[in-house]
Amino acid sequence: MAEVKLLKTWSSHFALRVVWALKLKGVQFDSIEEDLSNKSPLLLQHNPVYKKIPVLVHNGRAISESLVILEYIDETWKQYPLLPDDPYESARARFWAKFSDDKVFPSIWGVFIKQGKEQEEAFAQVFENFSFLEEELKGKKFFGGEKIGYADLALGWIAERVFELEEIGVKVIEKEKFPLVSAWMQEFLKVPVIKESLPPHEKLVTKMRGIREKYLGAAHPE
Ligand SMILES: N[C@@H](CCC(=O)N[C@@H](CS)C(=O)NCC(=O)O)C(=O)O
Repeated sequence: MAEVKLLKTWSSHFALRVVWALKLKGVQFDSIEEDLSNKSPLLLQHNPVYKKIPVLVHNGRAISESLVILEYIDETWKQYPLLPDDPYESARARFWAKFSDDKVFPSIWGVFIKQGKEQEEAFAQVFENFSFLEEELKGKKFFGGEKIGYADLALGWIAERVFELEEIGVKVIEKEKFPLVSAWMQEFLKVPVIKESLPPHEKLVTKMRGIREKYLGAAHPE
């Protein structure tokens, strides 16, 4: 029996992608919760380059970087394919996944931790990024088509975090302006495997609120 371990934290959306992929494929795994303020020897041993979670350890061999892990999972466990067979479609799915991390994440993070003019600039970037996502979703329920695939798992954190941020008073997007993205977020969160693996809502809201206060406090020290 293959041994699969996942080094993660309860709140990391990078780790959540991997949890979702393993669950969609029905792969049993053990979760190892990391304390990032006191990284374990196991994490440092398995990801000496970045020293970050998530790390997947499969039969003693480690893979890091969430998007790389998703590809590994897809190639290793063939049930419920995440990437399409067609090379072009597969490249596009990976393109949107990269877009998530290169563009969408920094823009939403900017809206989250900034204020004033800097926050306005971040809002403009979010708007542009969501416009691209809106366009990509035309004629599709999910980025993967009729069912969720690699790009959905990569971008899925948006669905969850946008609602959480709204709850702490940061309205990331006007949902009416992005009806397809809004519908995608709702459909995505309805998928049982996704829904069941979300971090505890209140706990996450509290954590996010604390992070925002810390950043804003540092920007305006007494
Ligand atoms: N590009 C990485 C990002 C992972 C990442 O940023 N992980 C954070 C937790 S959400 C981490 O381990 N941070 C520890 C550190 O930066 O020291 C991925 O996709 O896996």
